[in-house]
Amino acid sequence: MAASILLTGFGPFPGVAVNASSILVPRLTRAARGRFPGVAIHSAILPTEWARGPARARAFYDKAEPDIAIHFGVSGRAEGFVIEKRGVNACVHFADGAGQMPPLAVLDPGGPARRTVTLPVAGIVRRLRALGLPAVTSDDAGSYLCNAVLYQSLGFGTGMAGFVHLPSSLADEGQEGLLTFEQALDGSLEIIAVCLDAVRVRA
Ligand code: PCA
Repeated sequence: MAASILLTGFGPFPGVAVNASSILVPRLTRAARGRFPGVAIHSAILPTEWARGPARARAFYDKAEPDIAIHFGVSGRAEGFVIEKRGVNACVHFADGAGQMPPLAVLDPGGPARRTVTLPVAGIVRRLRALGLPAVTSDDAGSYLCNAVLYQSLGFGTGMAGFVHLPSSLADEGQEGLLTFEQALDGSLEIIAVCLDAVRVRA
């Protein structure tokens, strides 16, 4: 069975004029197609908007029918790879990229309070650290758009899904320290490799 993977990043939002995930994901997609021939790699950059972001993610998910969905976004608090463990049924009252607020305080009034990530989180962190890359887990993806997309994907109940936060500073010219862009790319390829191994074990 040929695996199908969906990779997503996000566009700008208040406080983040250039979202590094929107640069990383297209480059990662090209690199992954080279490294994993035979795997169908789909990718999308989602608007960081309450109304359109999750809807676009759903449309791409329906089209790709992914065995593995890895969503990427940035966080000002991330100091390396932050591998999320859960999505939560909550929306922070914070404006999106279009200046709009979420319609409700929750994502799905009938949904569970939280959903657990189905990617091999511990294995991902081990692999990244073995390569000398900074990586930690985080209890949940917050309650903004990154979480909204993660919570939704976990609710589809097909394939594995998870979320990776990277430092917002990755998009800054000449930034040094936390993580270089090349390291972000290399580490993200390894994340895909770990997930593909897990899918093959399961199949
Ligand atoms: N980070 C935001 C949304 C888009 C992004 O890259 C978040 O953490 O929710």
